[in-house]
Amino acid sequence: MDHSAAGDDNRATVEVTKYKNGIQQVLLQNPRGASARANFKPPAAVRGGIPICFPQFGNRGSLEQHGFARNRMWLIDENPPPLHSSDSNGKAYIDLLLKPSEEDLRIWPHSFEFRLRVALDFDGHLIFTSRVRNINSKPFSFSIAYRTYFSISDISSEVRVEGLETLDYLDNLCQRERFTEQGDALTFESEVDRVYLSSSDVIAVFDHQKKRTFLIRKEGLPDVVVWNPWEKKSKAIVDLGDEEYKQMLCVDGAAIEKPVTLKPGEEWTGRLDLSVVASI
Ligand code: TA6
Repeated sequence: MDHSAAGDDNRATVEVTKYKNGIQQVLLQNPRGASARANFKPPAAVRGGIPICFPQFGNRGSLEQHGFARNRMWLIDENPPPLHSSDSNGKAYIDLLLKPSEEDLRIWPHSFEFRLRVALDFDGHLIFTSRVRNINSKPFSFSIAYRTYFSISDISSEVRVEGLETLDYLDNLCQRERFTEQGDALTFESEVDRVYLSSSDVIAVFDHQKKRTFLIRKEGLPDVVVWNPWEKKSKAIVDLGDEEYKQMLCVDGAAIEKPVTLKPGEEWTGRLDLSVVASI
C-alpha cells in the first residue's frame, strides 16, 4: 500500500508483509525499515517497522516478552465496524484483525478482538488506530506499546527527543526505579531503557544530521518507552546488526504504568499518528 504524500518526491509507503493466509507484520516505510538481520519468517516479530506489544509490555509470567500479538498472524478485516470518518477520509488504509488462538487463551484466558487500522494520508501521516474489545464474560486488563523503530542517522550524534522534560520515568536499568527527567531534551550517550509516565500527546524526535524530525502524536497512550540497547546489549540481539543500534531509536507510545481495564463488551481505542517534517 503506498500513497504519494504531498508531491511524488515525498512518497511514503507502508509494506504489509503477507504470509500464507495471514498478515505477519506491518512493516513501515519499507523492508529497509527493518534490521539487515531481521527474521521475516513467522511467527517471530520482524525487528523493524512498528510491532505492537500486547497484551503486556515487558517480560513477566508465562507470556512471551512484550506479549504475543506481534508474534501472531493477523487477518485482513474485510468488514470492520465503522470508524470515525476522519479515520478513512483521504487516506489509504488496511484493516487487520487479531483474535486469540486456543494456545493464547491457555496462557492468557481473556477473549478479545484487536482491530488495527493502518492508514496513510496525503500529507504522509502514518496513523495506527487500535481498537481492543473485551468479548469475554469477565473484565481483563492489558498494557500496550507501539514499538517504533525510528531510522536515525547516528544515535550518538545530534539526535534528541523533546516532550519528555520534567516527566517521571521508570528506569529499567535501575530495577524500574522512578526518577524525574531533569534535562530540556533527551540525548544519548549510552543505553537508555525507560518508561516515561503521563507524557503530553506530542513527542518530537529530532535527527539533526538527516535534517528531519519525527512527530509522534498519540491518543489513549499516556506513557512513552524510550529504548536504545547501545553497543553491548545490541551484540546479544541476534536479529540486530552489531552496529545497527546507532541507526535505531524506539520511542513508543504506550499504556504501561496504568494498564487498560475493559469490562465485558467494552472497547478501548488508542491512536498513534506519525509524521516526518524537514527540520534544520
Ligand atoms: O523496551 C525496552 C525493553 O523492555 C528492553 O528492556 C529490551 O528487553 C527490549 O525491550 C527488548 O525488546 P524486543 O523488541 O527486542 O523484544
